[in-house]
Amino acid sequence: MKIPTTTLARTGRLATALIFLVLPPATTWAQKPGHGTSESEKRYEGAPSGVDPGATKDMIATEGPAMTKAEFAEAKQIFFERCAGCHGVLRKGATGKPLTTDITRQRGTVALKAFITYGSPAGMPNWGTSGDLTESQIDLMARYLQHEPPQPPEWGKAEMEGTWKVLVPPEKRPGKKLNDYNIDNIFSVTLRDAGQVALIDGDTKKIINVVNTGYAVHISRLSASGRYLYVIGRDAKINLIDLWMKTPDTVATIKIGMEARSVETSKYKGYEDRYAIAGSYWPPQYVIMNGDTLEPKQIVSTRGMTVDTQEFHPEPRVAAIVASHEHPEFIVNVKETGKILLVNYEDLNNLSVTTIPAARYLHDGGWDASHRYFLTAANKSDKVAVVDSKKRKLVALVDVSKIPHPGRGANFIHSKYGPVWATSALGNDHITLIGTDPKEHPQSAWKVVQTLQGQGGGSLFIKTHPKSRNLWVDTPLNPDPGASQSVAVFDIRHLDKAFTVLPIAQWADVGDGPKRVVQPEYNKAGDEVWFSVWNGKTQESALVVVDDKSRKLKRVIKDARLVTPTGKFNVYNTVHDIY
Ligand code: DHE
Repeated sequence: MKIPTTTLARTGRLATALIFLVLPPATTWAQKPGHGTSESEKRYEGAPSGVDPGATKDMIATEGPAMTKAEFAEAKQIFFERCAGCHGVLRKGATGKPLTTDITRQRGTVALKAFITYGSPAGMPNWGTSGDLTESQIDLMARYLQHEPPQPPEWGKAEMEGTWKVLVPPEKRPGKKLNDYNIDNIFSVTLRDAGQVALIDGDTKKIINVVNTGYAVHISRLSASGRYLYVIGRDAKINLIDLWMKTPDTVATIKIGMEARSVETSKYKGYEDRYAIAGSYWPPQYVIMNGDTLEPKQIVSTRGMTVDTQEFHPEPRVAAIVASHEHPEFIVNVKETGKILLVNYEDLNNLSVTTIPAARYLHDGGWDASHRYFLTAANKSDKVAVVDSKKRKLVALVDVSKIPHPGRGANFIHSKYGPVWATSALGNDHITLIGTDPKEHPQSAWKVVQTLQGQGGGSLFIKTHPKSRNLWVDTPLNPDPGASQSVAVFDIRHLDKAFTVLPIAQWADVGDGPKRVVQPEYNKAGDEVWFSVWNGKTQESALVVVDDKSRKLKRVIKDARLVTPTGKFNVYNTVHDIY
C-alpha cells in the first residue's frame, strides 16, 4: 500500500477547530465558543461513572426542592453518566467545580438551570443549548443538585471476598509453560467497549485468545516474571490471566470496588509475582492482594486532607500506581488530595506508608530510564512531580504547560541535555522534555530543557524505545480528524526538524467513523510500533503495525473481534518498564 507521508507543522488546531465528532461511546457535545475547557478534556474526563446508580443510598428526604422518587432516580442516572467524572460522585469537585448543597442551595434552581443550559467559561458544557439535555431534564438536575448527594455503598473485605473467584487454583496450574508462544512479545489489547482484552502474538500478529473482562476495560499490567497478566475494568473487576496455559486465560477474578482504573504488581527483588495492588475511584481506597490468587489482604482508604488547603476530601480517587525497583513498595497517586503514597509491602500487618505531598490532581506517570525517579502529572496544577523512589522524597515539582498527559512518558538521550523524560499534553500542542540525570547533567535535571511543538492538543500518549530514534506522539482527542486520525513522529537526533505525520487511520482503511489513532506501543525488539485505530463500537477498528526504522506500514491487523481497541501492553516492555 503506497500512501505518502506528509511532513508539516500543524499548530493551534485545538483552539480553532470546533468540529462535531461522532465519538465512541456515542456522546457528543457542542463546544461553546470561548469555553475554557477544550472538547478533548471534556471527552476524556466526562466518561460515565462505573458506579451503579441503583446501589446508592438516596438522600431525597433532605431540604432540597420537591422531587418524586422517579425524578430523583432519573436525575441520579444522568448525574452518574454525565457529571460524576468531572464533579466526583460526592460532588466535592475535581475537574469540575464542587456542587455540594451549601453552594447549590445558595445558587437556587433558576441560576443552576441557566448554568446547566448555557455552560460556563470555566469549562462546564452547555447541556441545554447543545440539545444533550431537555428543558425538563435540566429542571430536574437543578432541583436534584440541591439535595444531598446519594452515597454509593462502601466496598470492604466482605464485599471483595463475595466476588472473589479462583477458577484454577495455583496447584492446578501448569508447572511450566504449556504453549509455544513467545510470551515476551504477546500484546494485551484493551477492547474497551466489548469489555474484553485480545491477547495477540506479536510475532505472528494472530489473536491467541479474547478474554472477557470488566466493563469498559481500562489497563493491563504484568507480574515481574511475565507469567501473570492483570486486567482491570472501570467496574473495578480484575482478571488474572495465566500466560503459561495452553491457551492463556483467566484463572482468578475479583471486584475490588465499584469503579477503578489502576492495577500493578510487586517487582522488587524477592517479591516477584508475590503481590498485586489495585486502586479504586469508588470507594476511594487501594487493596493489596495475593499475586497468584487475588485474595484481598489489606485495604486502605485514601480519604484525608488535601495537599494545599489541607481540608478533608471524602473522595480522593486512586490514579496511577507503579511498583518501586528500589524498595518493596508501591507508589500510589491519590488524585484529589494531591499526595503520592509509598506503600511498603514488606509487612502487610504493620503497613508503613510514606506520604509525599505533591500537587492536585495527580493522574498518570512513569519511570525515568534509570527506574529510580517516578515522574507524574498533576494535571490541573500543570506540574510534573518527581519522586526519588530510593530516598523516598519529592525532588521537584516542574512547571509544564496546560494539562500534561504522559501515559507513562517516554525516555531518550537528548544530544545536548542527556537523558530526558517527555510528556505530551491534552491542553495544547506542547511536548515537554525534562532532564532526568542529576549526576552527569545536574544543570538540566528536573528542568524543562526543551519544548517541542506537535500536531495539536488532545494528545494522550507518547512513546519511544531505547533502540529507536523515533518519538511518537498521538493526538486522538484533537477535534480535527486530520490530527486525531494520524500520528506525529519526531527524529530524536534532530529535534529541531519538523515532525512527520503518518496517516495511520488511512492506512487501516476501516471505512467510516472517528478512527482515532491512540497509544503507540513497541514490540519487544523495539523495531515495530503498534497503534490502535479506535472506531465506534459498531464500526470496524484495527491495529496498525509500523516498521520503526523505515516508518513504513508493516501490517494492518483486522478481525471482527477487535472492537474498540485502545491501550496495548507488550509483555516484555511492561514487565521491564521500558518506554
Ligand atoms: Fe485512562 C491509564 C484514568 C480515560 C486509556 N487512565 C490511565 C491511568 C489512570 C487513568 C489513572 C494510569 C493507570 C496506571 O498507570 O496505573 N482514564 C482515566 C480516567 O479517569 C479517564 C480520564 C476518564 C474515565 O472515565 O475513565 C480515562 N483512558 C481513558 C480513555 O478514554 C482511554 C483513552 C481509552 C480507554 O481505553 O478507556 C484511556 N488510560 C488509557 C490507557 C492507559 C491509561 C491506554 C495506560 C497507558 C500506559 O501506557 O500505561
